[in-house]
Amino acid sequence: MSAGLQDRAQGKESAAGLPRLTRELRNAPKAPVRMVHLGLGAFHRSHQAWYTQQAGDAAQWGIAAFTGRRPDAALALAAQDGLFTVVERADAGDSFSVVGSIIEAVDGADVDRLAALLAARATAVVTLTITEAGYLATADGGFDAAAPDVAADLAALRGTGRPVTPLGRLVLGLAARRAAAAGPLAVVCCDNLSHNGTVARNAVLGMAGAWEPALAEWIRDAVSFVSTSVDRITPRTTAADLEAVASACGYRDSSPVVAEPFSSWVLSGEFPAGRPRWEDAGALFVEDIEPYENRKLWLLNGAHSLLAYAGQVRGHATVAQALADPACRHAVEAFWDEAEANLPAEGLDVPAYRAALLARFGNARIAHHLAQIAMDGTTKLRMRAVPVLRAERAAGRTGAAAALMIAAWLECTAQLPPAQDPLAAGVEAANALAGTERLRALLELVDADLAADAAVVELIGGLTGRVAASPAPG
Ligand code: CS2
Repeated sequence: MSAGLQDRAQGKESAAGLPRLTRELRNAPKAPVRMVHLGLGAFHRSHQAWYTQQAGDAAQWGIAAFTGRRPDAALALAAQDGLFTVVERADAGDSFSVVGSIIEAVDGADVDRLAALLAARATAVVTLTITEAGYLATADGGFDAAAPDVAADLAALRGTGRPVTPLGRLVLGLAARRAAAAGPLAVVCCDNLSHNGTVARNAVLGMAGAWEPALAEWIRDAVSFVSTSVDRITPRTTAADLEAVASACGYRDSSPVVAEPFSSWVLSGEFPAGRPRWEDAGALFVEDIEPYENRKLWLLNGAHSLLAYAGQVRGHATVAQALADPACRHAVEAFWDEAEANLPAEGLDVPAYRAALLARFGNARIAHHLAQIAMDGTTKLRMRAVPVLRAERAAGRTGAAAALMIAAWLECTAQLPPAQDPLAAGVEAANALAGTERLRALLELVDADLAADAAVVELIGGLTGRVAASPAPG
């Protein structure tokens, strides 16, 4: 497609006469590449790239960001020298800033470039946003050697040298670093998983060990896996957003990102080869990340998933719309009560966090689509519903509000077109069954222990249909 046609397809006619956003246009300097990112998408741009730009030593820290399975985002960004606009969308209006910390935007399939960058001593940090499902993890966070993509990637590592999963590509890059004796570095997991540094470590060591045990040994010694809790609501960019940037900023940007004004990054772990001063942008470095991680995964992401499933069953499309429905709002508050009962009271200020979340979710100018959040349900429910349900039952309570999240998911899988899920085939097969058999088979995909617990199966079965049946909104 010609550039003009592409522009029109993306709804940028009115921006056609404007200059393209480039480094020259903005007179933006180029920092040396010292960070590599896997998973170049909107969230990386609104979060890690944005934090890096705000760091006091930003001039020392450029990023080479690689896409996942498709090259599109890299091609679009490379055409504007990695520059993009962050649109901070508050209730009161938009504000615009240009981020220039991405120096190279690369097609993820270009594993030669990835290997060369990881083999460079200057590279000190690898950040990851490869999705929850990208770690090929078992329900307990170990490496799932039986996952369908693993065999193909191992064959590629042994043969063509062209693995296709981000995990396989990272392992290939680390092998190049070891071969070059380029020294230690930090891998920083920025996906919404509990103990995400440990999950990343298990995944990398699992894949590397299955390929070449000596590489796994080297990784154990030389690579630090940093755990983080990341937060910034970043819905998908729309054609209208491109227009808004063009008319407010006077340039054409194919890759702006819209985000809420709020952002948070909590990190725990070592950076043996250094890191940007992200604390200048508000990042928090802590010894014990678990309370922060649980607060965010349960209260924010848990409520998101609850709204995604219950909200869609009740006919809503966005987070703000679902939250405005009293039945959904009530379900969220009840889930928060259960989650809060299992968070430490000290230091987290959960009441203020909950109040802030209501305001963040209620920001109707951010069209955060429930269908986007609903994806990868089997993996997300494991982090968002299961721990709260388990903790509540261990404390002698029912965990009914956490169970409702799972019940709403069950309803979605039956009523809505199939959502993307790493276990989509299993979801489809389970849905061919009926009654308790179906329920058990679906629960099994989320957590085998829950599926084996007759009382939990009965609880969830009893809740199925409850959200849809509550009085209609308004
Ligand atoms: C959302 C997250 O899509 C989802 O699963 O819950 O992307 C959420 O918006 C971010 O974690 C916010 O920081």
